[in-house]
This record gives sequence, C-alpha cells and structure tokens, in this order.
Amino acid sequence: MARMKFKPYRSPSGGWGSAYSVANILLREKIPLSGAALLLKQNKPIEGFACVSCAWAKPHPPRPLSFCENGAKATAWENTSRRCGPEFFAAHRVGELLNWSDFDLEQQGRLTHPLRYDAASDRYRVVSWDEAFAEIGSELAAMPDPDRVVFYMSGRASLETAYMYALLARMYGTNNLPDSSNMCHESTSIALPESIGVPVATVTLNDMERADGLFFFGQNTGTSSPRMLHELQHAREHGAEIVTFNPIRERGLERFVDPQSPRQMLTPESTMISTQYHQLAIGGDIAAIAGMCKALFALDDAALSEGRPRVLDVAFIAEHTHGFETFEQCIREYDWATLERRAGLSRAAMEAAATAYARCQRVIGLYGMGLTQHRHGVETIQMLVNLLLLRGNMGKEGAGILPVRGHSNVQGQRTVGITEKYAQVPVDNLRRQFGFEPPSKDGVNTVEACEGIIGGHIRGFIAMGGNFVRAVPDTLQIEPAWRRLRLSVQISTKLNRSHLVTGEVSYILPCLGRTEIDRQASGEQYNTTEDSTGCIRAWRGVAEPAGGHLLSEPAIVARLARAALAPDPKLDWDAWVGDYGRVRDAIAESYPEIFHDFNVRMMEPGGFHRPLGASQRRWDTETGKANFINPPTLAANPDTEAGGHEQHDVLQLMTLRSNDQFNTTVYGYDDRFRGIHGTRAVILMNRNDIVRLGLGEDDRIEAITVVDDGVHRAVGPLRVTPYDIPEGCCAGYYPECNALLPVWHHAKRSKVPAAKSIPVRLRKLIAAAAAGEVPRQPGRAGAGAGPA
Ligand SMILES: Nc1nc2c(c(=O)[nH]1)N[C@H]1C(S)=C(S)[C@@H](COP(=O)(O)OP(=O)(O)OC[C@H]3O[C@@H](n4cnc5c(=O)[nH]c(N)nc54)[C@H](O)[C@@H]3O)O[C@H]1N2
Ligand SMILES: Nc1nc2c(c(=O)[nH]1)N[C@H]1C(S)=C(S)[C@@H](COP(=O)(O)OP(=O)(O)OC[C@H]3O[C@@H](n4cnc5c(=O)[nH]c(N)nc54)[C@H](O)[C@@H]3O)O[C@H]1N2
Ligand SMILES: [Mo]
Repeated sequence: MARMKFKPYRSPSGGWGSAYSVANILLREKIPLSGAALLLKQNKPIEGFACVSCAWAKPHPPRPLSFCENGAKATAWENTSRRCGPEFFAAHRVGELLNWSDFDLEQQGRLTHPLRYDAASDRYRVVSWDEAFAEIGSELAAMPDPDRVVFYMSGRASLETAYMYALLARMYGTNNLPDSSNMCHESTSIALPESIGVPVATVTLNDMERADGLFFFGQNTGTSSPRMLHELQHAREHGAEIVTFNPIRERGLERFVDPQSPRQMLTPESTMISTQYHQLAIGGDIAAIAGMCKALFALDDAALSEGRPRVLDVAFIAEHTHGFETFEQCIREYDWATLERRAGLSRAAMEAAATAYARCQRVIGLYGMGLTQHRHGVETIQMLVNLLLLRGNMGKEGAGILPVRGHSNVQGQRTVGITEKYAQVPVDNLRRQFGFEPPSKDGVNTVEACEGIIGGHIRGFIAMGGNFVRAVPDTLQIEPAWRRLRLSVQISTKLNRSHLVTGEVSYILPCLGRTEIDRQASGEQYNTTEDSTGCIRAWRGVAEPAGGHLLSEPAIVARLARAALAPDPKLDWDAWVGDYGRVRDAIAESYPEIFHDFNVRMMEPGGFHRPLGASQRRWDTETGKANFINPPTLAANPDTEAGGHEQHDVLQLMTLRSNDQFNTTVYGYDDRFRGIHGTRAVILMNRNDIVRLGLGEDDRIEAITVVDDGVHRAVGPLRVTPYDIPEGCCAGYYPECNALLPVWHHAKRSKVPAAKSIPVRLRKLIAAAAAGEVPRQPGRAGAGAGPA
C-alpha cells in the first residue's frame, strides 16, 4: 500500500486527475478492451444500462460519453475479471476474513455461487440453489411471527425487483421494509410532504438549465454526483449564481475541467463553479438560512420604503402559501449575534448570500447528506423550502427544490412499495390484484431494525444488496447482536463484511448486476429506474454475466416467494420472471397515476416523469397551500453541539465519503480532491483546535463519543491532519467511524442517523515523533482504514 501523505490538491475537479483515475481502475480490475467499450453504453437508455453509481439525471439525448469518473469506477467494479468463487471460500475461514479490510474483501471480485455458512469448519460452502431456497423457505415459515423478519433493501435494484420484493414481504405478512434511504434522504421524505406536498425533487434537467441561481447545502457534487458538474459548468457559462454552504471547501464546487472535452483538457482553463462559498459550522444551516431570510426582509423593507419593486414575491405568498406571518415574525425576532454564532458565519456573509439570492429570478435549492443527517435534519430542509417560498421559487420553470439522491434507484424503490409505512401502501389495489390482505401494522425502519437486532426481537434478516452491518450506526453493538440472528440472507454481487458476521443459518446468494445481460424465457430483459428528478426510463445490461450460476434479482425474489409463501392463484411468479413486462403491468395497476402504460412509456425518448403537484403549484398538503414552517430552534443539533455542551474540548465530527469509495465499497485509499493519499485513518481538524487541544500534526488519536448512555464508543488510531475546516468541527471517514455513532443519535423526526454531527473528544495515543506508521489493529472498528 502507498504511504500515507497529505498534500493539498490544487487542480480542478475532473480534468487529467479524473482521466488517470479511470484508466487506473480499468487496468487494476483487468477490464478487457471489450469491457472498456461497455462505458459507451453507460447511461444510454434502451440500448444500454443505467449507471450503478449515483442517481443523478441522465440528459436526453445522451452525451456521446455519458459517464463520470465514479460511474466508470462503478462499472469497472461490477465488470471486474476477478472472481470470488468456491476455491476462495475453501481457502479462507470466515474468522480470518473478518480481519480483512472492506477494500480487500470486495477486491476478490464477483461472487459466483450460492453459499451456506458451515459453523463447524468456519467456512462458506457451495450449495445448490434448490437447497438454498428450500432451507430459507422453511426457516421463514418457521418464524413465530412475520414481524420477526426484516426485508432490507439497498438502493440499487430495479423498479421490477423492488416491487416484487415489497410484495414478497407483505404477502409474508410484514411491512418490515427498511432501506438505505432510511439512512439517507428519509429526512426529505418527511420534510417535503409537510412543506409542499411531494416527497421528492420538484425540478427536472430542463429547470437546471433555466435556473439563474443554484444554492447548494451539504452536497459534494464533485465526488457524489460528478455528472452534475456538466450542468453546473453550463450554468456558470450562462452567468448563473452558484452559492455554496459547506464546512469544508469541496473541490468539485470550486473548479471543474470536463475530462471529456479535448479543448478544456488541453488548455489551462477551468470553470469556477461557486460564485460564493460559505464555510459555515457543522449544523449551522438553519441559522444561516434564517440569516438570509432576515437579510431578505431588510432588503424588502428598503425596497418598499423607496418605492422599488418588492423583493418578496408577495403575490405568490398570498395565493400559494400558509404560515407566512408567523414565519416573518419568528425571523425578525432573531438577533444577528445569535445567528452569527449558530451559523458560524458573519452577518456580512449571510447578507451577501441573500443579496445574490434576491438578484436571481429562478432559484433551485440543492442539498445532500449535510442537511439530512442531523438531529434537526427535517427542520433544516423545511427551512430551505421557506427560503425558496419567499421569492416564489417553487413550481415555476428554473426553480424548485432538489434533494440530490444517492443510490441509483433509491428514489424509485420507494415509489413502488419499499416502505415500512402502512399509509404509503396501495392497499386496495394490492387486495384487488392479488387477493391478499396487506399487513396493517407499520414495519421497522433502519434504526428500528438495528434496535430490534440488538434487543433480540428480530430473528431473520434478508438483504437485497447493501452492506447493512457496516453502513448502520453502532457497528460494534450490531455485530455481536447479529450473531444471535436465526437467519441471515445476503443477496449480493461482492463479498462484504455483512456476509462475515453470520447468524445461525447464513446464506450468500449471488446475483447479476445491472450492467449484465439478463436472459429469461421471453428473451433479454429490460429493467427500469427512477432518477433524482423523478424521471423513469428503461435500460438493459450489455455485458456477459460474471458466471453461469448467477440468478437475476427478480428470479431470486420469485424463488424466495415460492419457497416461503403458500401458492396464490392470482400470482404466477415464474411467469413474471419469464417476462419482466408482466411485472411492469402489475406496477401500473398498483400505481396507475404514475405508471399507466408503463411498458409503452418507458420506451419514449427521455423516458417519462412522475406527476408532481408542487411543480404545477398544486399543493397536496393539509392546508392546501405550500407551508412556511418555523424552525423549533436555530441549531441543527441542539442537544449535542459543542455550544450546548459548554465543553471546549468537544468537537462535532462529520463522517464523509472520499472520492475513492461508493458507500462501504472502498475503491482505494486516495481522496484526491481533499489531498489525502494512502489512508482513510485520518481526522481532519482546524489548526487552532489542534493547538488548543494540545495535539500536533500527525499525532495518532482515538476519537471517543461524548454521550452519557453508559456505552464506550471509540475509534482509533486516527492521524491528526490539519485541514481548512471551522473551529469546533472535525471530519473522518464513513464507514470506519460508524462505531462512534449511537443508534439513537438520529434525526428526531425521520430517524436518519445523525452521521454529520457526532460529539467527540480526542485522546492522544501516540505523538507524531514516536509514531512511524502505525498498523491498524485487526477487528477494531476502524480496521482496514489503512495505516494510521
Ligand atoms: N463517489 C461517491 N459517490 C456517491 C456515494 C459515495 O459514497 N461515493 N454515495 C452515494 C450516496 S448513497 C449518497 S446518499 C450520496 C451522498 O452524497 P452527499 O450528499 O454529497 O453526501 P456526503 O458526501 O456524505 O456529504 C455531503 C457534504 O456535506 C457536507 N456537510 C457536512 N455537514 C454539513 C452541515 O452541517 N452543513 C452543510 N451545509 N454541509 C455539511 C460535507 O462537507 C460534504 O461535502 O452520494 C452518492 N454518490
Ligand atoms: N457514518 C455514516 N454512515 C452512513 C452514511 C454516512 O454518510 N455516514 N451514509 C448512509 C447512506 S446515505 C447510505 S445510502 C447507506 C448505504 O448503505 P448500503 O446501501 O447498505 O451499502 P452499500 O455500501 O451501498 O452496499 C454495498 C454492497 O452492495 C452489494 N451490491 C452492489 N451492487 C449490487 C447489485 O446490483 N445487487 C445486489 N443485490 N447487491 C449489490 C455489494 O455486495 C456491495 O458490497 O449508508 C449510510 N451510512
Ligand atoms: Mo445514500
């Protein structure tokens, strides 16, 4: 492994760095030339496949090269020529593999055979599909109560798989359908319906093009949704304002060179992305937006007294909104000193942002995990909507709200039934279509599933993708609790830690990836997804499957259903697998408003958009209007912020993704944009905090969570790395730091783990001079993060 080094990154995002990084991974995964040609089919609807990386919208018509650095890595990762087959599992005990890093596990390549854990030899052994389904079916049938089983779903599978999986769970008798969005944009799913009556973004790519202002909160475009940099570059060329709020300076939001544009690659030009960049404190967003609103009221007062056009869109507010007066009063009462302290920004900065906002006629508010993963994540999002409503930036061209989703079909899977909430189930339609009574009790979300596993109530866990054990909070409590599960079934493409923490009966079921040809009785199948802008399209895999034993995800769901459920005369699972078009017909019957004529419309150029009232200024809320909602406090984390603790040695830790990972999949140990190389075992700190806490650069510390629930949570050794981050804040990597995150420390209203605000204290382990390179301790929470 390369030695760890920190060197500030002075180049733009994209550019040659991106091109090299893609070339490296293609070589490393031994992707043959024919495989590299795969990239030409990426994000080409109908003839090609949807990228398995992020959920950002794909333009129509597609660009000739329609992928980004991370999308190319994700494709290479799925189409690697490496195989993790029977010989691998014969050679390695599970106990041994538990000491491997996330990187090393996934590096073994694609899983090829169904596997059952054998406790006597501590190895996974190859079984036949028939044996696997028979035993899983009888284990499911033997559960004392369907609510003892969890059907988790990560956000990658198609709409067809998601619909079938949700149906399987409900026919089995439970709404226990937590998914990755419970750790991600669930705050959005709670916030937006109350504010504007829809659960998702109100904007399309067309709006992105028309907007003259983009206001970014806590979303790291260059790493997390790099294809969007094209839209941002375009917006800048048209003179749009791009105003960013982020505790750290993320390179993708500063400068960009399009790696697919020869002109840009050969000249020193790069596009400056953000016109204003505000490094606010972690959790400072409610206060920062309140400050902008306060400044906006002042601008409006001045305009009114001088007889100039109003700054507030008073006509929109009067006709379309509710709650304006109390909101105005609340904002006017805040004093600037409090706002400044809470936001970690000066009054002048907030006024400058408000002035830019007032100049723009069509504004989109964009956000990511920097807003959703806080105690007041829901309230923070509602505050952003308030800001947009003040100038009528909702339901008109070029304006609206844009939660930037993560997994490539995470938004879609919720649309077709992956939800633990009974109220969101189309009960009447399911009853009519399949003649069964859907369970009426709410199921568990991700946090509740963790609590159920720790508490022992949950006995069985089926995972459609993902790496639950590694992605959730309190990983050190989850792992021992997981071992008490009766049944653990992981449907996966690659080996990860969730496979190694076994229950009494544990299976790994390997499946096709989305880039692969899916051959069934009626021929090669299409699959469908919904992106961040609510656009639904058809795709199909083009690569030869990684192995002859793999089943598609719909086929696995169908076989599980046949093994676990009594036959239903109204549902022929095999016929569905033979022709996914029949699954789509069923989806259209369950959700006609969105999916009518699904099989036809999915082939339309550019796909089709789901209808969203708010983008037509129809408000499906209790008041029938768009609602101004007052923030309960100015702090996103009132109970844990350093200010709240009054303890000067407590820092707020945010857990971040690097440019070289996709969630728990670690592609490498470099975070190029942040200048970190060769390791993930770092803690990024403000220089003043390093001095104030008696630490030095390169010291190795242990981070300890500061909460008083009697549980000791620590991760280390981490290398102290000075970074441009506000005082009182620090940053480390997800998932290595997840052992620090208490399972109960979540957004109060959505239960999204508050992964961006963990109160920590740092304890020096080894001074830099004495440290050398400290190897990671195997088995520790942060193990596999690279040398500390
Ligand atoms: N390369 C890559 N792409 C990905 C993923 C990946 O792991 N790697 N994951 C995918 C998934 S599932 C998701 S959900 C998305 C996640 O993508 P993002 O939403 O971008 O999530 P993060 O990278 O976790 O953090 C986002 C940003 O929030 C900032 N931030 C932290 N706290 C605060 C705060 O209090 N206020 C503000 N204003 N900003 C804050 C951080 O500095 C960081 O820049 O990306 C998807 N795409
Ligand atoms: N501390 C902290 N924790 C976090 C976050 C954070 O920012 N900080 N972010 C949260 C967020 S936003 C999310 S979305 C979750 C992510 O949580 P998950 O979605 O559960 O995790 P992933 O790492 O995306 O899952 C990777 C695994 O998915 C499997 N896989 C990949 N492709 C496929 C496929 O096509 N089919 C199937 N069946 N399996 C496949 C592979 O085996 C791979 O090992 O983590 C959350 N946890
Ligand atoms: Mo996510």
